[in-house]
Amino acid sequence: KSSLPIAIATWNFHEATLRAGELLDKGTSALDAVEQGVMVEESNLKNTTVGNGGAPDRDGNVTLDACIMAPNGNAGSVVYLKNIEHPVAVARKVMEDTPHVMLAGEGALQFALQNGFKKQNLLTEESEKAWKEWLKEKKYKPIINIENHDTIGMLCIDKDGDIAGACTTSGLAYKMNGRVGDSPIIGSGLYVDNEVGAAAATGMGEAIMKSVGSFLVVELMRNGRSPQEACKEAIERIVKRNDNYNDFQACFIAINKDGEVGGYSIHDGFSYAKYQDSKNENVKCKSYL
Ligand code: SD4
Repeated sequence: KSSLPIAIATWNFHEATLRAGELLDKGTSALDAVEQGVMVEESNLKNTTVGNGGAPDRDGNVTLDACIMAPNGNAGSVVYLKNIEHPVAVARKVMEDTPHVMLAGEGALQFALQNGFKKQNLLTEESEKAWKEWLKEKKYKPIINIENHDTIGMLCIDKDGDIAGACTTSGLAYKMNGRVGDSPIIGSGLYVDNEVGAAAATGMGEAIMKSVGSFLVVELMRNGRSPQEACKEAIERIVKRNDNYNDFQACFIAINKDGEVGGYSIHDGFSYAKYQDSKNENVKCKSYL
């Protein structure tokens, strides 16, 4: 059995795993740690793929998607949320303070404002400039491994062995207005089952949604696969169902109840950040191609 606690996150989001990992070491719950961890990246203006500073859709709107899942199986989610820096915190409020799982758009914003979240402009000068540059040709082609940090999906297992997860993103850059990806969809971008383990996804949301990827990874672990084997099999499923798999990236990370972790992607270049035993490292993943 691997030593607990552990925090892992998609890509090289080591500042997020460091934050979550240090909290877990102090005895913080997996649910609190995972929320605090991904919030680091929601605030980070340097990454254009999550939260504040995220790339806009093709009409210039920054619209955020996020979800969170607790060890007790509870879940909360917000989609198409504008002008709020921490969608994951709003998702947690939806989970804990409403009878619902998912709030969208105007309603999600209204709920956030009622709960004390502050409205702010999330479109940075750099993101606006890049968008205006994009408008000149309007060529829609999602970039594989964009800047090597994309959607953040994080999974934490705390000292008690309880598992929680969160996933937060600004979605694909220059997506259609109204487009929602896999990240806030429970079972697609994230799934937690405290008896078995948890999984999170990043990459082309459309492909991940069509295979309900994170749920698939967790169910494969339930049936005896290691996290690594489960991630690989889920990616192979996506490859089999999408003739154009050469043109997009899809990746999973997973953790099981014993603290084993794994990750796999279609294209080379994916990695995950991992904090365990006071060590924060980046682990390169194997890929289908
Ligand atoms: C989405 N999965 O909105 C997210 C974005 C992402 O590589 O991870 N892109 O589809």
